Amino acid sequence: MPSPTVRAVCLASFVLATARPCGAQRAADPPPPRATVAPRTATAAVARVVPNDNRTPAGATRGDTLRVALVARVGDWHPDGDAGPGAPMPAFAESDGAPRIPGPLVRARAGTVAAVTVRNTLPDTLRVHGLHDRPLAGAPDPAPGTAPGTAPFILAPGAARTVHLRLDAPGTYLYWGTTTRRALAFRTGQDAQLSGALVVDDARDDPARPRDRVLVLGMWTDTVHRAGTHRQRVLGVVNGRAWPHTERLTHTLGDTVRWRVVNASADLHPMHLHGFYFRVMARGDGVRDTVHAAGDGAPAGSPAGDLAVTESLTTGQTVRLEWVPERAGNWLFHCHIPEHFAPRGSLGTPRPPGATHDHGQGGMSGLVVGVAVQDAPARVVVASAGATTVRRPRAAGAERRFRLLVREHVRSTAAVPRFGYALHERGAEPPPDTGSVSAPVLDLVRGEPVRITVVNRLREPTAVHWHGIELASYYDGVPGFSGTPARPTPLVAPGDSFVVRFTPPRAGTFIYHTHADEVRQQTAGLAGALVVREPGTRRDPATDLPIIVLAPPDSARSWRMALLNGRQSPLPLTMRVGRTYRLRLVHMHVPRAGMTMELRGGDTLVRWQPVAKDGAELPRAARASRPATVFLGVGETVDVEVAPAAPGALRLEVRFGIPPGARPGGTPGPGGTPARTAAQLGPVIVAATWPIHVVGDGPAAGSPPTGGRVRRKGG
Ligand SMILES: [Cu+2]
Repeated sequence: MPSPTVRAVCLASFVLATARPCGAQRAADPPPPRATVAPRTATAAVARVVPNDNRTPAGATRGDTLRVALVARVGDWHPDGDAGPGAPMPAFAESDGAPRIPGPLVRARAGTVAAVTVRNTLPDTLRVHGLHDRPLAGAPDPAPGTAPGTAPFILAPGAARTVHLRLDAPGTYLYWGTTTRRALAFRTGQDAQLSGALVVDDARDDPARPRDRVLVLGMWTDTVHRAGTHRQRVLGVVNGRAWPHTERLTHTLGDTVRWRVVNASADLHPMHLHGFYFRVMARGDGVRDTVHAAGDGAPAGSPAGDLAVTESLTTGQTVRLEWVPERAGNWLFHCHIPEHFAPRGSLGTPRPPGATHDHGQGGMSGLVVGVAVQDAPARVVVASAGATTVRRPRAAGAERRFRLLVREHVRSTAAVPRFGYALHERGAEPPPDTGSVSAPVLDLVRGEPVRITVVNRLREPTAVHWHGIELASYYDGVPGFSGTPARPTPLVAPGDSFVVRFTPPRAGTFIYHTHADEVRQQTAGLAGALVVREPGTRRDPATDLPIIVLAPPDSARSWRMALLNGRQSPLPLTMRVGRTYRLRLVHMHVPRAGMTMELRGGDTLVRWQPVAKDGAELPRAARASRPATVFLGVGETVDVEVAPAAPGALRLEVRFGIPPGARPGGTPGPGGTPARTAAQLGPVIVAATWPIHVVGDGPAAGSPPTGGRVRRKGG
């Protein structure tokens, strides 16, 4: 039985790891060495690293030339705050200034030439990537990783070089260095903080007075195996600091918030915003940046960009987001991979025993940003053009009331906890679950207020987050943080209950899941699909199929296996030719942060129509029929419609080991990262299969979407 520490480390290795499960790897390899915090380049006396909030561009502009002097040097980094422990770490500084993590912001107006000098004072040879023209000269549309002109320049210890970059294409980019000759997707150790944002502003914007904030995601892990497993230390940082020491962003109610997010780390991060939708205005791969215009057929003045609450950023990817905070209180923007925000010791070491569950403090760590939205009562609140708008629900009729019971399954053990949700609305309580780990689908109505009493029957505290629902901060479910500092959301103690009230303003597919001790409780099964339907409609369970992907609670199998509504091989589903089926795909598999869901007939992908992402309907242009494959990061939901054309056999598959290549919106994403090919990810694993029988348009009955569980009469 692996130790809890080793097990947690294995859970963290999702994308980088090959298909080999942690257990098998451990059996074959020598035991991992203990985490060390001192990189090889440690020196005796070093300057303290300054966390870079990316508000001040580096260098000076004269005419149309920006001059920036960068120095790669070792600094003393304190990612857990000035009072926390530090470690020597190579970082970029500006001239003779303090080293910064992330590195100095290179930011200029389109039309600028940047003359960037890099001096290497590290004891190792430095390779510098990303300091090249935007767009690349002579290569208007290069494929990521293959573009000529993207090769790094090489600086021996003590060497310096000046490069000239033509910055004409507005966008969000990055530059980065390596002393280990690794690709970005494998740069996890001593050189992993040698990264900085490169922003090219529109010609009418002033880089010195930016309207946005730039957030650079970094990781630091001691990966001793080339495949990425054996992690003792997993430190995630945003602008150089880990939660709860990341900068708390403050925004004013009704103002348009603009963020640029740069993933300068070796891992995938599905970044989730609590309580609000954002619009993805642009996506980039470090070389190119693509602005998302309003969809074809959209009314004039329609806002551009995909609506989402979770956006997956693979290695080297960038996004530009806009959103409008419409409710005051505390909110989170965080990576949805539990291992990337789970509580840990300082410098990313394993969690100390007895750690708190208070999420305002040590109950989370790593890739988390807190957002305080402040009321502006004296102001007239006007949402800017291009911003997210929410259809205000009209609360009508009485509150619907039910209880959500959080309970142990009868088969739960201390070593392998199995928890579940049960819905209790009237009559006797449902009996404790003995079989699958599938939570009930919560079926709510847009505009209908609900009052949900969360009843904790576990022997540990819990909390429920209503993922994607636009609700009041106090009910958002982040214990010790949601709400206000004076009235934070409480943890629900064992035997206690907590009343949640909201009125869902939007019909779509959402998630409810635990936000306490997330690695343990989500793995134990505390996640379910939440469907909001339009008033006056009813959900036909034969054609409207919420499908949640979870990991089996037994961690030995979770790396290779997925459960579809609680089962790895659910009983076959029956579909009829001529009918349209809505599949509501929900990814909440804990160790596998990214996966592909596909609908196949034989060896061929059939076609489906994406219709919604994260509960928001897609614009018409994004709904075109396309091959039935979609990449999902953990915490993302995608709705697709399938209309089988002929009788036969289909199967819905969950596949691991595929780099993200497809987005639900019909706009192909920037694709896989240059450095990570399918071969590097290891062989594709089919982690779960749901067989589907398509029958002719006869009187055959559809089967229930309960993962093959036989529906009890009168149950
Ligand atoms: Cu992450």
